Amino acid sequence: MDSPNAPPPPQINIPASLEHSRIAALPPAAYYIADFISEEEERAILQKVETAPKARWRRLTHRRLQTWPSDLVKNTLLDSQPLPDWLSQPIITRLLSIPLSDSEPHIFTPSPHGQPNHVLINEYPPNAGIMPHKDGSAYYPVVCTVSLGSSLCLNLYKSKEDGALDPEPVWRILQEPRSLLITTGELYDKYLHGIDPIPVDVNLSEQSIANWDLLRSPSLFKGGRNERQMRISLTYRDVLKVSKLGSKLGAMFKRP
Ligand SMILES: O=C(O)CCC(=O)C(=O)O
Repeated sequence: MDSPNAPPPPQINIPASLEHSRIAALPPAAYYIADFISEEEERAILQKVETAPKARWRRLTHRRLQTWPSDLVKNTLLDSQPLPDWLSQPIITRLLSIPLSDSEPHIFTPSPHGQPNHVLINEYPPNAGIMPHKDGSAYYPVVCTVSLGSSLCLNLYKSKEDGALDPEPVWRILQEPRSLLITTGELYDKYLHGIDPIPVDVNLSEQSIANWDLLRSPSLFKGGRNERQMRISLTYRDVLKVSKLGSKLGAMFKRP
């Protein structure tokens, strides 16, 4: 667990406030921290993801998904179990240790539960993506994504006048392994996000990537290309509605 007086683990680089990590090219607000967790922490989390009971995985057409602590029922989290320790430490503790501004201690201060209570784990082999979508009304409008294993581009889209999706992304964010991306505000409500199902991200440059100046290793992408490997993402959110009934049902039908 991170404590305010403990020296940070080697290899991580946490800003004094989120403002230092703001992606200036995007509408308010998005933040990118390249070295949010260490290589050792990444390995430990990957090991937990890979050794989770098989029943935890839901297989979709091109990717697999775990939902912690449980699926939502009618946009409600059945409050059966808290998030496991390996999803809380160090990620949530560290996230909540970063001030948003002088007046707000952290990004989840105004959210109903003051911290994320739900995590989706997506596994993307090279060639897999996720269709452009919005995250909807079940969550407080802050999404925190920790990337593990490989880099890829998240695309941001807008709808055309007639409501149809404009297929050309308005912005692209490059997410490196061990990074944290936070999106909120207009990026939650107004724009869609998605990942192209391609093996190689191309045309990567200072001009085309919104967070280029915040990357850990822009030189790795100097040729404009990113060959994808297996990438795991952990997406942290605060589900607005939590049902106490869940704790009673949870005791009767315990998940693996
Ligand atoms: O894996 C990602 O970075 C994006 C996941 C996503 O779009 C979602 O969980 O809604």
